[in-house]
Amino acid sequence: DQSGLAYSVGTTLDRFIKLKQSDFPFASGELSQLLRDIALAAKIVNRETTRAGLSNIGGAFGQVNVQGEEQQKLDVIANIRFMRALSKGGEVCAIVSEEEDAVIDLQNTSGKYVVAIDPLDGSSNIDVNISIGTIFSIYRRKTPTGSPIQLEDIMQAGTEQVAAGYVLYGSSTMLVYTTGCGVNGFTYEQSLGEFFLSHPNIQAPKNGEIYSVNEGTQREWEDGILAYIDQCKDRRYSARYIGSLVADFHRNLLKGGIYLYPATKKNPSGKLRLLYEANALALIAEQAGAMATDGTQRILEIQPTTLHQRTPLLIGSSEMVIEAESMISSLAKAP
Ligand code: P6P
Repeated sequence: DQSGLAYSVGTTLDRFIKLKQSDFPFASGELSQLLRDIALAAKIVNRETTRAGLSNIGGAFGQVNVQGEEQQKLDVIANIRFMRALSKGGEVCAIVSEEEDAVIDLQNTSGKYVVAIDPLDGSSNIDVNISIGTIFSIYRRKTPTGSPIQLEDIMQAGTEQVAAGYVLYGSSTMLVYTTGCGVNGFTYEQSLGEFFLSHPNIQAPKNGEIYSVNEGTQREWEDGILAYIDQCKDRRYSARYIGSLVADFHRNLLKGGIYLYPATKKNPSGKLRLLYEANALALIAEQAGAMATDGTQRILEIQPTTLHQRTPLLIGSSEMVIEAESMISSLAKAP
C-alpha cells in the first residue's frame, strides 16, 4: 500500500506528494506541482530569515502595507519570493497577499488555482529573533480557465479550499499542510535542502491546558471571553502567547490548547485576516480534529465579502473551543 510508504517518517516532501497524488485524482499533478512551488519559496524565505540580522534586511522597509502596518524588509522579500515562485510555477492564475492592496492577476490562462497568502506573519518579531510564519490557502478557480479572473474566483468560503498550510520559521523550519486528507508536518534539513516527513497524520489533543491570548487587551473583551479566560486561570492552565500566530497555533495543535484573538475596541472585527490567515489554519485545525470559530460560527463557513476582511478567531482543541463558544453565547448581551 503506497500510502503506507508515504507515512514513513523520513520520506521527503517530494516523495510524499508523489505517493499521495492519488488523494486528489481530479488534479493531474498541477496541485502537486503547486505544493512543490510553495516549498521552494519556503526554502528561500527560510534562508533569508536565518540571516536577516546579517544582511541588513531586518528592520523596517520604510513603507506601510494595505493594513497600514509598517512593512519589514523581510515581509517585502518574502512576498516577492512567493509571488515569483507561484507565477513561475505556472499553476496559479491569481494571488491574494497580505502585502498587496489588490488581487494579483498573473494573466496565466492555464492556471487552475488561486492562492491566498500571508507571506510572513508576525514579522515584527524578526528583529528580536522570535519565530515567524507563512500561511497559505489554495482554491480552484470557479470560472473557466482562460477567462478573466472574477470576484467569485477570489471570494470563496474556507470550505472551498483544496489545500492549506503554513511554514514555521522557528528553532527548526517546518512545513505543515493538508489537502483535505489529514495533516502532515515536514521538517527542513538545511544541509540537504530537503523537507522530511517528521509529523505524520497530526491529530490535535481534544483538550488542553494552554491558552494563548493577548491579556493586554482584556479590558476590551466581551463577557464570554472574560469568563472563559477566568476559568482557564481558575484551572491553573498555562498562558503561552508568542505574538506570532503560526507559532502559537502549531504548539497548541501538537500539545493541545486554544488561541483566541477576540474583537477589541481597536479591532472590532478581530485583528486576523479571514482569507490568508484564519481560513488556512481553520482547515488544518479541522483536519487534525480541532476546531476554529469566530466565537459563533465555523470560520470555514464565513462567506468573504472583502479581500482583507478581519475576523475574531478562536482556534485549537475542540473541547476548549466548544467551552469558550458556549460561554460566549450564554453571556452574549441581547442585541
Ligand atoms: P497583538 C502578528 O502581527 C499577528 O498577526 C499574529 O501573528 C499574532 O498572533 C497577533 O498578530 C499579535 O497581535 O495585537 O497581540 O500584538
